[in-house]
Amino acid sequence: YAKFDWEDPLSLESLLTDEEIAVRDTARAFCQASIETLLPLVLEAQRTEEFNHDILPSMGKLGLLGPTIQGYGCAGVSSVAYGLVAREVERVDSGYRSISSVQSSLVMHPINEYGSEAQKEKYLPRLAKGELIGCFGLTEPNHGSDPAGMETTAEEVDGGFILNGSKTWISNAPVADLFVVWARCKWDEKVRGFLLEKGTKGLSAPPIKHKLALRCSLTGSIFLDNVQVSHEALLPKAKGLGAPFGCLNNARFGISWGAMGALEDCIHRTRAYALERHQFNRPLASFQLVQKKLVDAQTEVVLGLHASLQVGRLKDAGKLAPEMISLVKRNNCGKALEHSRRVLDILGGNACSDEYHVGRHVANLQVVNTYEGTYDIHTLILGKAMTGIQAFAN
Ligand code: TGC
Ligand code: FAD
Repeated sequence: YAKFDWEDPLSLESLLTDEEIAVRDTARAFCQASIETLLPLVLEAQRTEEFNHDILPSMGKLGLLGPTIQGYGCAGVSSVAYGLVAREVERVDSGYRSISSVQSSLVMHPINEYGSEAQKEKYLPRLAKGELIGCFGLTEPNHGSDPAGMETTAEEVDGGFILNGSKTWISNAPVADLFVVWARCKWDEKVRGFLLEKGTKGLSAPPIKHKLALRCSLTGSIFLDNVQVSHEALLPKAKGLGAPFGCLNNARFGISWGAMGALEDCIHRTRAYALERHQFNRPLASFQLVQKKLVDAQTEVVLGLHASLQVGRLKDAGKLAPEMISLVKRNNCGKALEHSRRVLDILGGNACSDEYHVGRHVANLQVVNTYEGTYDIHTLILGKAMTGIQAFAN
């Protein structure tokens, strides 16, 4: 028999290409080496909500931003490689994965997919280096799960467009140089995307302070008060809600890997604690109830990662159905939240201390299970696929 490796029980490693392993190792080295520096910074950021301006340039140097894009200074690697990067980053903190996955999937992807050649050349190389920070504004105060109801408008005027409206809960917005904003166009009622640059008159992005989770990632509102832009700001190939949803497909796929990374960190930390800590003259790890928590959590990681791997393979083979992404986003985020919460118990009273990190992951995972389509919204997407009946609304 082969030797059982509890950290990789079904040999995910054997299903990866050499290039994917190299990208994963680069990301892991960055994240682990950064543990010495990043981890205290995470704790500091957790306490102060301060944004780390070095993260994106550091990831950019390693080719980890927009890594699936071909050309424009991007690495052009597989979707699985992108997922592996998200997993490594989220082992440290979901907020760092948020900062980077918004940049890659929600800003670079729409420019690459729906942008003009001039827009790609202007923005992608600088976004890839982390010189520019991007954000993606879809959610509005009155329209989260139901973006079709959006109230932000774009009106065509001489020389361009005028945008009015507001967005809320937008990752990276307070520090963004480039805003991908979705608006309903008054001339044909279709949703389209616009690229707005920081400093444009009428555009502001104040932070939403005192968050209970993702505290190392800045989140803000976007206010658009008669923001006037030229025709060059329009993403020419994005028409209809399918365009922002296309971006969400990529981000949700990455999150399905990332959430597993966060749960893995919880498992590794609580396993080490259980081996070290003694009660009743025995290590906690010797108690059956503790072992069950660890085994249940690790089993979900393994199943979740293998499912995401298969979705990544189908995606790159051009055989993706968006519902596949709903399945892994929903399952992996839901399991990560549930099992991170269960293994947190192993820490006993120390669960209460931020220096043990698992509680921080649990709080983060509540949001990860909510953004990019809540757990229940993905349930309904899959319910519609199974029954043919959509249950979102009448
Ligand atoms: P529906 O009528 O079903 O579809 C409208 C049009 O969109 C197309 N479509 C998709 N296209 C590509 N990929 C997908 N996944 C797609 N889903 C739908 C669809 O074919 C249709 O096209 P067409 O040409 O026929 O017009 O749309 P609906 O209005 O009924 O909505 C359905 C629902 C509820 C599933 C959808 O609205 C939804 O997914 N809601 C959740 C909203 C959400 O996920 N928001 C995320 C905001 S961004 C964010 O959270 C970033 S956090 C990042 C971080 O910090 O990491
Ligand atoms: P609601 O839509 O009001 O939902 C509230 C509850 O009702 C949920 O449990 C939901 O599942 C349930 N519900 C809603 N409709 C139905 C239904 N038809 N059937 C059954 N249940 C239903 N958005 C962006 O555009 N860009 C970002 O960068 C971004 N970053 C974020 C960062 C953070 C930290 C957070 C917290 C959010 C972020 N979001 C972002 C917004 C996020 O995508 C939304 O919060 C999410 O889509 C849910 O929308 P909502 O908050 O309006 O909740």
